[in-house]
Amino acid sequence: PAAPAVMVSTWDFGARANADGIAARNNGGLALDMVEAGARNAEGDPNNTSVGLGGLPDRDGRVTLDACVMTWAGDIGAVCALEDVVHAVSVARAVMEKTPHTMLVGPGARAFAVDQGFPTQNLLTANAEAAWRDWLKTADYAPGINSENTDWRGTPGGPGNHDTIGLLAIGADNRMAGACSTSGMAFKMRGRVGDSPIVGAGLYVDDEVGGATATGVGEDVVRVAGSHAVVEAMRAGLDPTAACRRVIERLARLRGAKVANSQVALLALDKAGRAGAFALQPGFTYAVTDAAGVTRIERAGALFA
Ligand code: SD4
Repeated sequence: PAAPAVMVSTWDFGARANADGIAARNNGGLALDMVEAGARNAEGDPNNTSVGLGGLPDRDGRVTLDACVMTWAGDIGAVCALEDVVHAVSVARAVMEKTPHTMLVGPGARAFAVDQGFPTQNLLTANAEAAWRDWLKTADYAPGINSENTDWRGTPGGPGNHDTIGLLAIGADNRMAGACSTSGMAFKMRGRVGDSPIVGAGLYVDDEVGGATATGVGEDVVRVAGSHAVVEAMRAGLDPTAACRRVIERLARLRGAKVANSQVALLALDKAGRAGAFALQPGFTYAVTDAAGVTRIERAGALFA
C-alpha cells in the first residue's frame, strides 16, 4: 500500500504544485504554507489557462481571479474577481490574516492587495487574448467538459488538463489546510463568481475529518455545497472516494439531464492521508504526494463513464 498522502492537488499540474508544497514543508512550513506554495506555482504558470497569469478572460477581455484558503482552525480568507494581481491565493491569505473579514471582491480586493504591497501586472497573455478574440467571433458561452484531452470547450485536442487548482495538505504538526485558485470559467460574464472562492463549495477543511475541493462548472458545485458535503460524508464514515461519489450522485439526482454535459470533479483527503476523487465525467486527474515527496497521478472514476 502507498504511504499516506500529505498533499493532493487537482489535475496533472498538481504534481508541480505539490513539489512546491513539499519544499515548503521541508523548509518548516505548515499546511497553509504548503497549499499556498502549491497554488502559487499554478498561478504563476502562463500556460495554465484557468489559473492566475494566462487565465482566459471574461467576455469583456478582463482576467478576474477567485481564490480562498481555509485552515484547521476554521480561519478562512477569500478574494473574488481580483484583477491585476497574480497570486490571488496569497491575497486570500492576507484577507484572512490581516483583516477582520473573510472575503473581499473586485476593486476592493485589488485595492487591499496593492495596499499590502502585492505587485500589479497585466494578467492577459498574448495566447489568452488570442483565444478571447477567437471566441468573440461567435461569443457563444458554452462551457464544455474539460478533461485530460479536451479544452475548456470540450474540443478534442485542446490544451486539456488545465483547470482550477484545488489543494489539500497535512502539515508536519498533523493539521490540515486547503486552498483553491482559479480564473473561473472562460468568457464568463463580467462579475461572475463560481465556486472556487466560496468556502463550503470550492473548498472545505475540517481538521477532525479531512478536506475536500472542487473543480468544474462552479454553478453546479455551489448547488450542492460540494466540498462541505464531501467532508460531511467522510464524517459519516465514508472513505474519500465514496464520499466524493455520494455527492456527485446527489448532484445528478438533483439536476438530472441538466448536468449531462456538465463537469464537476471532487477531490478529498482525509486525516489518515487517504486520497480519493469522483467526477460527473471521465478525464479528471489529480496528484497525490507523500511526505517523502513521491507523487503519483490518479485518475478519478466518473458517473457518466
Ligand atoms: C469556476 N470551478 O469558476 C471554477 C472553474 C473551473 O473550469 O474549475 N474551470 O467555476
